[in-house]
Amino acid sequence: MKIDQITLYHIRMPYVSPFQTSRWVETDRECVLVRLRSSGLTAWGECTATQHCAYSYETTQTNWHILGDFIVPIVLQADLEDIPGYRAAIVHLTGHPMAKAGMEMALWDLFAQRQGLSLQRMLGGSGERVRVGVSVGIQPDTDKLLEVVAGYLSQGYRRIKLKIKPGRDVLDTAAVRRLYPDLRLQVDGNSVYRLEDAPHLKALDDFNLLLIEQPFGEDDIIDHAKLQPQLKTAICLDESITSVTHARWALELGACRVINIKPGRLSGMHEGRLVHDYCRERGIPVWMGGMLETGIGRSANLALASLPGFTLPGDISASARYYAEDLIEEPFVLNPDSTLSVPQGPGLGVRVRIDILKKVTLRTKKYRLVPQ
Ligand code: OSB
Ligand code: MG
Repeated sequence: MKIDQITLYHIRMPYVSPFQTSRWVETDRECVLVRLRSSGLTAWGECTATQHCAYSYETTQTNWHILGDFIVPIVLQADLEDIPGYRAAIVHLTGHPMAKAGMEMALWDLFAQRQGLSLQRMLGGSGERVRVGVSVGIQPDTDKLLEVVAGYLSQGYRRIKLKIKPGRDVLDTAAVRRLYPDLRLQVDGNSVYRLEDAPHLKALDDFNLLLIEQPFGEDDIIDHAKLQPQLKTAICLDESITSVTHARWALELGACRVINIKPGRLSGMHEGRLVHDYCRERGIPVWMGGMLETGIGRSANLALASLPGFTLPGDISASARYYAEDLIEEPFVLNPDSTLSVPQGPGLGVRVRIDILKKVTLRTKKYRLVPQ
């Protein structure tokens, strides 16, 4: 299938409130979108990297560079028929999973549309709804945290994730747990702790958490393997798992008992599905992470999260949790059972609001195949 035109958009959309993690704060979603045109179809992808190299080394700027200078020329030259074909065409490009995943998402959208299938069907998912929760950033103080959590619970979210950091971990978690003894609750350290913190992290065992996400560094599967046997609570790795091979290493070493799947971190939904399949065969629960995506990326996450091994609620919240105006025609709305509905139309199943896209675009670049 020849791609006639590829457009990159560099966009910036303000969040409804700043998102503070243990190591950085985000106030806007600044990312690269990919639009493909082929045989009368239009397809979209979203790269997850933001303006800062904080969650990982990739940034909006590196996504723009790697896509524009390497991936786009390959895709325009190639006559791609499927996702494995795309992966083979870029296999020599080292690193930059989020840039690769942004193009892969657009190709999934394109191929699914061509076959008249929803992305969910194309990926092998099923069901109309996916269970979701909300990821709560670090708040100025514990009282404010309790207010924010109460707000999300009143909106219907039935699973809460707290971002934690040293000094804002055990007491914050205890305060939320005291008020909500039965709430599905989990925490995320975003790589800020070290093995010396193990005795302190053990205190989190008292709160009946679903899991403790990524306490140690992204390159640190070994120390996670030393921590897990010291805890009753399951460790879940996020940043550390960038391929199905990393998932195997982590599980073989006993570094975690749960894995978080983010297609961006894993270079695309294809690898995300491989991690899902690998974990499912071994009875390891997985769940869908989030990177505060616009409605484009979130619809892809919902489709993938409808695979059967996603047994824990995902970080996939309603549009209003992130943006005053999402990029899509029908914003995602939380169902009363703390689920989101999986789009059923062809491809991603969402329509991009061009009026909003225009408002949030900082720059665009169009690429076509130049005949040799
Ligand atoms: O570690 O899971 C994370 C957002 C940006 C970067 C990293 C993370 C997150 C979240 C937000 O926790 C999840 C969401 O999209 O709602
Ligand atoms: Mg995380």
